[in-house]
Amino acid sequence: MAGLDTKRIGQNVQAYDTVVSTQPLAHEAAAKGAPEGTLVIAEQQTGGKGRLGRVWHSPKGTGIWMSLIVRPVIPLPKTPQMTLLTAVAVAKTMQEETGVAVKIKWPNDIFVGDRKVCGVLTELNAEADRVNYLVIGIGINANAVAADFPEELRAIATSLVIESGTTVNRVRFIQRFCRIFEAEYDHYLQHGFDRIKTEWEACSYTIGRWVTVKTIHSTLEGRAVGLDEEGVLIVEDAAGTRHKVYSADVNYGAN
Ligand code: BT5
Repeated sequence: MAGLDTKRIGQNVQAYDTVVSTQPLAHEAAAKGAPEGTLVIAEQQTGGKGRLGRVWHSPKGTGIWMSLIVRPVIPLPKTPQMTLLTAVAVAKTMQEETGVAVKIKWPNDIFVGDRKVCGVLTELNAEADRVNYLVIGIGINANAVAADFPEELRAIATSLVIESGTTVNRVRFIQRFCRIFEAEYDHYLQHGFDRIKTEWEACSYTIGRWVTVKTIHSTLEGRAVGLDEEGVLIVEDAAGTRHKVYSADVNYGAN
């Protein structure tokens, strides 16, 4: 990207007008050897992907729909930390660029109040126990107004322009994100997860809340009390027993 003073994040950009999803395009590019830090960006996605087969609404011109390729040399079980790192980098960028106070909802959503402004989708490509690459999909509602959201999202989604009243300069936003992500990522690769853990907890929507965690086998209710040193969510049930929550949908109760 012209004028961007990073070493690798955002130095190689593939920009499209309309695509089904930037995720498969980034996988294709990564498989062909695209360098770490490559960004695949589109103005519009006709089949934007959320997690677990869900749909990500990605209309033309109003959002930042991008997939970032990274090739971290870390053990496989640590790869979920990259989702938390990304959420921290997005949250910081939003705060610095727009002044909007955002919170991170475990593991992958950015919220303003009780509405979602961004979602992160991390997809892993690994061989045996080695990480080949990750494609980190980031969807940000930048300049969408209420009418841009379909009926079913109006009560649960928001955008940066709705919250700040100021149109987001998307190129400047992406450049700032690349700088912040690279600084966090370099620090993480050299010194480990501690800083991300602290930053994540400091702007968490989840910590302190009463949650219901559903997995295939069971349902757990309790208070989210923090992350462990690996980035796993710790939930304490009514009896005071602590449970580790790896990856599941967390619902929020009133207590
Ligand atoms: C996510 O999934 O939040 C991950 C979203 C990742 C999108 C990016 S865009 C660039 C890259 N290319 C892709 O194709 N995807 C990535 P999940 O946690 O499963 O949340 C999905 C749910 O969020 C949906 O079921 C809706 O309820 C809600 N949703 C859909 N579109 C939304 C939007 N634009 N804003 C807010 N909420 C939305």
